[in-house]
Amino acid sequence: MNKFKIQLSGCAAAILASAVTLCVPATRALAQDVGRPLDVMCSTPVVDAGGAILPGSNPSAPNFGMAYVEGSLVQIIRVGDNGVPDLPDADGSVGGDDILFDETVIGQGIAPNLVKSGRFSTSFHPPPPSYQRVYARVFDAPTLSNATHWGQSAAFQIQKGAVMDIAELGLWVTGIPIGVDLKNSDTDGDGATDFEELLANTNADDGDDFLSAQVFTAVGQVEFDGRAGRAYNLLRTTNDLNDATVEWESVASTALLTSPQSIILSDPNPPSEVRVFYRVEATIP
Ligand SMILES: [Ca+2]
Ligand SMILES: [Ca+2]
Ligand SMILES: [Ca+2]
Repeated sequence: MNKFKIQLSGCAAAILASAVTLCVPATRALAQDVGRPLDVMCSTPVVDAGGAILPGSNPSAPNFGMAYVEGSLVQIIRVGDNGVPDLPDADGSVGGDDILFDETVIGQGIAPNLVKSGRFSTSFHPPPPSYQRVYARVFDAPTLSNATHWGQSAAFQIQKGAVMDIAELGLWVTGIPIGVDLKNSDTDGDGATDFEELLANTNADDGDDFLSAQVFTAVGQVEFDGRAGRAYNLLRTTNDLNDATVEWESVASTALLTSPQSIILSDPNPPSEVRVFYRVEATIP
């Protein structure tokens, strides 16, 4: 009988932090769609690193005689010519070749009597040109100088009539600290760097939240908690992980998820070798 030795994910290094995927349209449309705005919303509350709903009421609340609570900052950012969302600078401002398109706040467009919805709904006119991609970055305070953490959505392709829902694009928490070297920092000490937590859409300031998986060796199945705004690949190798070069083969994958959900990926042809290793890879568009 074959005995399978399986490398588990999570702290056991089955997480592969993939590079942000490149997606540059081959042909760029010339026309800017000036007829319709870019509609952006967040359909579920964004929480801070500690799990509290971000503050912010509708800025027009005082017009209705209601209290106004300043809302946390929301940036809408164009991806830039290199085709990938870039990390923010050390002070939290937009980094790389990305361009700040516009800003809004948590609470914008929400019923004025709600002081802590953690959501917003607004429109930008004129929108970015239709060939462009944008993403949202949300901070845990109304200004960059007061913020300590941020969160980021997956990128959204501008298209006529489509609503950009940053919750479906995976933005649920402002868990990433401002001003740290994400690739060399593990703020919460759970074994995943802050950068890996950004890719896996886990809370970089919560040691109990990281990408991990259960492996069912007999049938080559891996189960894990998938997050919105991410797609996942199941990779397999029968190499020795101590080898200089380990060749991983992709054996199953998901589409881009639009809500958090439990995922089971199955190896369609589990090999009969004595040792098989599986690895779950999260990618962010
Ligand atoms: Ca960029
Ligand atoms: Ca971590
Ligand atoms: Ca974590």
